[in-house]
Amino acid sequence: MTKAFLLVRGPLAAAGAALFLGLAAPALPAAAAELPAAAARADGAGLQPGLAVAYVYDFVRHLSQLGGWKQAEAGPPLPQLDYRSGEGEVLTSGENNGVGANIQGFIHFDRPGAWLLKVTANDGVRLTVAGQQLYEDPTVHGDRDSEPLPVSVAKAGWYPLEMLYFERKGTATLRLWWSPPGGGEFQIVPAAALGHTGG
Ligand SMILES: [Ca+2]
Repeated sequence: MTKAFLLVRGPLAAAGAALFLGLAAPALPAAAAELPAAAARADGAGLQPGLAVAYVYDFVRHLSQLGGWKQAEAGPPLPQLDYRSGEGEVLTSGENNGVGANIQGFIHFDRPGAWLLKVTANDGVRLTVAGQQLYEDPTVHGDRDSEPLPVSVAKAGWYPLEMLYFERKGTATLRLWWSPPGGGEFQIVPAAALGHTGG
């Protein structure tokens, strides 16, 4: 009796622990990415509006398959990331399908504090700010929101932002949202808070 109990108890205990971890994990607050103050430009002097973008044209299924950036073609800058393209043109690429984009620039956090970012993408995307990868959803999928991405800003300024993105086919979406310190609804990161060096 005791032996049988012990034989059952091990696996049950393991299953219980797994269940506990599975339930507990989503409730844990994500650690905020702390942006290094040294990465910030003090002001936007010399920056041009919007984000720079370079395109490669390929039908990939995963971000890791994107390549050929040396042959990438620069496209018109992106004033904001607020693209719900449906089946139309992907960003400013001139194509409706089979597009990879390397997006580079700066994002302006105008005061210190706890900011939240959020990404909506279709298909794959990776967001890096001040050299820290905040989010990756690298596969083919329909429109999908990230969880809120906490960013701790110690010093106001313009921080380097990079996004890798691809659209395989069908509908395409790429949107970047934020919620400033103090809460409030997510809004599309405004054009005034984005810039690029233009070369
Ligand atoms: Ca798609």
